[in-house]
Amino acid sequence: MQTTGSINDMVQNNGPIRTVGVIGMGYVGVPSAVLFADSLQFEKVYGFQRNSESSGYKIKMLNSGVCPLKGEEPGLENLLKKVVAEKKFECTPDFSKISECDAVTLAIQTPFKNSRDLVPDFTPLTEGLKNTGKYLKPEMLVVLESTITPGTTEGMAKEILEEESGLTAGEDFFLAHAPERVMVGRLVKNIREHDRVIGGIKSFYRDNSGKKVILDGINSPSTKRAMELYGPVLTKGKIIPMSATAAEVTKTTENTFRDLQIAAANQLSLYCEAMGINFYDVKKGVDSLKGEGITRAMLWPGAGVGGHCLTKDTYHLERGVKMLGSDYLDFPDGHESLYVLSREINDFMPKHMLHLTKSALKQAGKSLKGSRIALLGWAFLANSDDARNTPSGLFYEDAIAAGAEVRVHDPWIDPKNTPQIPHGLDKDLSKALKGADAVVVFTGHKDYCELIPSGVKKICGSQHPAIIDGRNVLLPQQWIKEGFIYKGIGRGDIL
Ligand code: SAJ
Repeated sequence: MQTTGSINDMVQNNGPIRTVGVIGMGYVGVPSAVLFADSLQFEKVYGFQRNSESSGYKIKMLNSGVCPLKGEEPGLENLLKKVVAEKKFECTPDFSKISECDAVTLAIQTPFKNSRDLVPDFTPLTEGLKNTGKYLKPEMLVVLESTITPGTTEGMAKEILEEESGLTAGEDFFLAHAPERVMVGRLVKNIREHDRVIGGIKSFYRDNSGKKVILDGINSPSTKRAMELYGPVLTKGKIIPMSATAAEVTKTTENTFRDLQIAAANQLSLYCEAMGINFYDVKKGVDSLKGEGITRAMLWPGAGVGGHCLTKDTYHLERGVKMLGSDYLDFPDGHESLYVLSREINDFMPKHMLHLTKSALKQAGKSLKGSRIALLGWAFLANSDDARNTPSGLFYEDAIAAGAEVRVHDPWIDPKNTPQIPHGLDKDLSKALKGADAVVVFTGHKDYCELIPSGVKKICGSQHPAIIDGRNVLLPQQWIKEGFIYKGIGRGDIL
């Protein structure tokens, strides 16, 4: 978009950010809004929340100082009560109040349409963008915090905002991406202390000779304006300015690389099992290589990778490079990319767990068909109640398909939240273990680290039950001594 110097006016004539809007009162939006409200720089923060069937209840809760997020979030509820009492924060379904804001952030999830489909559902984000565009005013700053496909801020988001408002991004209003990096259980700490990547869209103007001058990255007025918004909430964290697309690639890469590192450990664990050695001896050996600039970030192999970050962000990155750079991409031209292959290795691990279970049952003279399996752990993360994209679900489906009866136990998960398990989840461990031919540990809950082999065997009621350790939380010899047939991820040294 051609600017006649107006971009400079917009930057110079803009007063300080006083009123902030945050769209999406979820685990990103709530702490974000509360921290903006607690900052002395800002006078008023609106938390925008649709009054929908599923989450409209949050409006009343938040306005009475009660945090609607599950689990412990240190410091969050006290901060919320404080800013509500000071009338600096108000949750509202009235999106027209966006027009009162100097800055609006969108903290709206981009989940998959379904667990098999690798296409994100941008519907909620699109609705948030349309609402923002409808009430957008000149000189306002709009920031996307959701994890999005590279190219979205400069592409779809900009188009929707311009279409709905009739304004021009980078000329009439600022637009940036500042990806969230929060982890459940440490939301406030993460926002304050993690470095914040901020990427504004390009702007440009004609200099006196008519030459086009592009303002991007740290020179983009949108980057500068977004730095004004996030600077006040950072304590230890520093701002890392860059272009909007680089910020999108940074966020998706953070999780793609973690998934890759886990896949490297998983692949090596399969090699170790095949070669009859102990993965953990090799890890200890490799980790011992220390010194200047030497890094070997070997993570942990396991029963699989779940959650709503690592299972999807690789595909955001893949989609972005196809959208933005397919004409220039030398590799993987037609091949599988290293990152997609990593996803496939991690998604193979639940199948490998079934192979280990089948092999152990065979050693006991049994087959999967007709066997009873106690599946311990439905959450995707140890000591958590989060089951999004859990790898346990893949194992469960395959075991049922192979003719096994599967009882699922998880001390953290609410049985109401497990529609994938027809007969429901057992909260009573003894009930899940009763008569089990195989006990399969899928999640490293602390409850399972303390299992007593003799007690478990008594409840299983057979001479040689199988025990499959998917998270390296059990001591093999304790179980073998009790007559169990042990298999563990990476434990090729124990046949
Ligand atoms: N996992 C392994 N081996 C490992 C680490 C994890 O198999 O060495 C498995 C876990 O069992 C789980 C899955 O991977 O099923 C994901 O675990 P995670 O620890 O990555 O947890 P997430 O999915 O909640 O990842 C989030 C991400 N944070 C954000 O996106 C803001 C990720 O970038 C963080 O690194 C991670 O939290 C964290 O470190 O807590």
